Amino acid sequence: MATIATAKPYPYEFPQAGFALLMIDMQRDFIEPGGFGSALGNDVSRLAAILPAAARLVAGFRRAGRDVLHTKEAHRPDLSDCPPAKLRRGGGALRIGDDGPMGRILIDGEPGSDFVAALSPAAGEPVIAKPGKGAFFATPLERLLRERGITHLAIGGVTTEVCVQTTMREANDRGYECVLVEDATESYFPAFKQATLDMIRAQGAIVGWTATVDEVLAALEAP
Ligand code: C5J
Repeated sequence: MATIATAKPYPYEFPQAGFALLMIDMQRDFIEPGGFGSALGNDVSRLAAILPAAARLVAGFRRAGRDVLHTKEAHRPDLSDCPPAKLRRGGGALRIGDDGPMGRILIDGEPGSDFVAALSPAAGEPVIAKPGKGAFFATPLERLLRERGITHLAIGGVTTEVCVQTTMREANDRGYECVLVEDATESYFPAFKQATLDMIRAQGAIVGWTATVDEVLAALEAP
C-alpha cells in the first residue's frame, strides 16, 4: 500500500494497482464564458484558474500508468434523458438545450459540452456522459471501475459542491475509498468549496479524504 501521509483528516492509503483518477466535467460549458455556468450568472474565471493544477494531476496519473476516467454532464440532443424538473431550473436567459455562443447548452456533441483543451481525454481513456450531477446515476461508471479493478479514487473537477461532491458521496456509498484533490477542484462559490472540503473529511473521513495535487503525486510516484 502507498500512503498520502498528509491527507486530511488522517493518512490515506491506496493500493498502487487499484488507484485511479476520476475527473469530473472539465467542460467548456462550465469553465468558459458563454456556457451553462455563465448562463446561470456565475464568474467562470474562478474555475479556469485550476486548469494548470488539474492538468498536472492528470499528467501524473498518466505518467504512473494509472487509469484516468473523465465525465461530462451532457444530454442527448432530444433531451429524452433530461428530467423536466432539471430543464425548468435556472431562471436565466439560457436553459439546457437552448442555443448559446458555444452551441446548444449542455447538449452532448455541441462545442460547449466538449472538454477544455488542457483537460482533453487521451486516446483510450473512458469518457462517461452523465445526465445527472452524480457520475454513477444512469451511467456505466461502476461497471468500468469494477472491470479495471479500481477500488480507490482520486477525484478532481468541477464544481466542487455539485457534481464532484455528489459523485464522491455516491462512490463512498458503493465502497470506494476516495480522496478529493483540493486544488484540482473548484466552485463558483469559495465558501461552498470550503464547506465541501470540511464536510467530506469531518467525523473521521465520513465521506473521504482531501489532499493537494503535490501530496497525491508524491505518493503516486514514491518508489
Ligand atoms: C453543475 C457540475 N454545477 N458539473 N454541474 O451544474 O457541477
